[in-house]
Amino acid sequence: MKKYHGIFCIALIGFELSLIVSCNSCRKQKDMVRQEVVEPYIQVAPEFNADSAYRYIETQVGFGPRVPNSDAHRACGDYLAATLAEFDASVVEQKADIRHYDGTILHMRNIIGSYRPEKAKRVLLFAHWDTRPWADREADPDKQKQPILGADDGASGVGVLLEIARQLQQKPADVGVDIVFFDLEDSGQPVFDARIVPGEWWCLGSDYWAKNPHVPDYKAAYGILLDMVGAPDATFMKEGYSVKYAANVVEKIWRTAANLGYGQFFISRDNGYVTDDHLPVNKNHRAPAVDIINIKDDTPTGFASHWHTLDDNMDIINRGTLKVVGQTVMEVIYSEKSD
Ligand code: AHN
Ligand code: ZN
Repeated sequence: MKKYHGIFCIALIGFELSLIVSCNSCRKQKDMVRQEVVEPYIQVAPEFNADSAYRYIETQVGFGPRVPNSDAHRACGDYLAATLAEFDASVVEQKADIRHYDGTILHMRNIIGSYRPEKAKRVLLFAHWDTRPWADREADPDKQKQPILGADDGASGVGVLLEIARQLQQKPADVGVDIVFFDLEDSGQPVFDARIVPGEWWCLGSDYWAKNPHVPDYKAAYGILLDMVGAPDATFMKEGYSVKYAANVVEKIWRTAANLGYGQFFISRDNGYVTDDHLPVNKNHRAPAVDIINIKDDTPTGFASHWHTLDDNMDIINRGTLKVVGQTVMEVIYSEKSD
């Protein structure tokens, strides 16, 4: 009996093993079936060229700091207007003299390139093109008074939008698109100036345009601001004013990024309120507008460590990040149908 019992046990173990094996293969089969059922996302937009965007950033930085009232600022403004025109946009410039916090007059120049101006349904894409006159986040007081090159802070957003302009020339989107390069975003009072000067001294170009748009009663279906979109390991979190004024646009952009496989850059997390060019656009009801901006939760300023320092130069421009942002924005606008 004992002998038989032993043999019986071995037979049972063998049976159990075969059950486990067959269950695992069932599970594998189910996974395969599930993978076949999930439809892969099919991209609708043409391929954004990050090398091209990189070159547009390099060209801007090549002029030197684009500080308001400087020769480099004038030359870069001419280059931006000429490049938009070369890409077949209808170009309008808006000029005004604006009082700065210290009383000096700044010669503002907003540069606007429009595609399909006859279309009623429009998307507004924008970035600031001026650069900060002071590296006031440097530790060394001598460095704090020097202007920054603004490869990331300024040129990166503009470079991505110039590449999108080139793409729109080659293949028009169904909706109208207005690309606006705002001036005088980054001349807010420096941290080393302790005087109390009441007023708002950031985003002066966008504030002017939002109150005096280039087209009377201008409205866009929505707006997208690109600010500091060039650094490696950028983290685009959901900025407070964007969520407050344009929650559905935030969702549309972040969902699109996830569909394209860029979920590690477009992070589904709310993080802070940033006074930026989208604020006057929202407040003056020109468009519900979202800020795509590299926000950090582990730095004292809330921005990347090169922010408003002399390290904001071409060394921190990363083609991979430009691609993530440019392809996402293109996918959003090429998916849009005009009414
Ligand atoms: C302020 O620090 C008030 N605003 C950040 C917006 C900004 C500055 N973007 C680029 N430079
Ligand atoms: Zn700045």
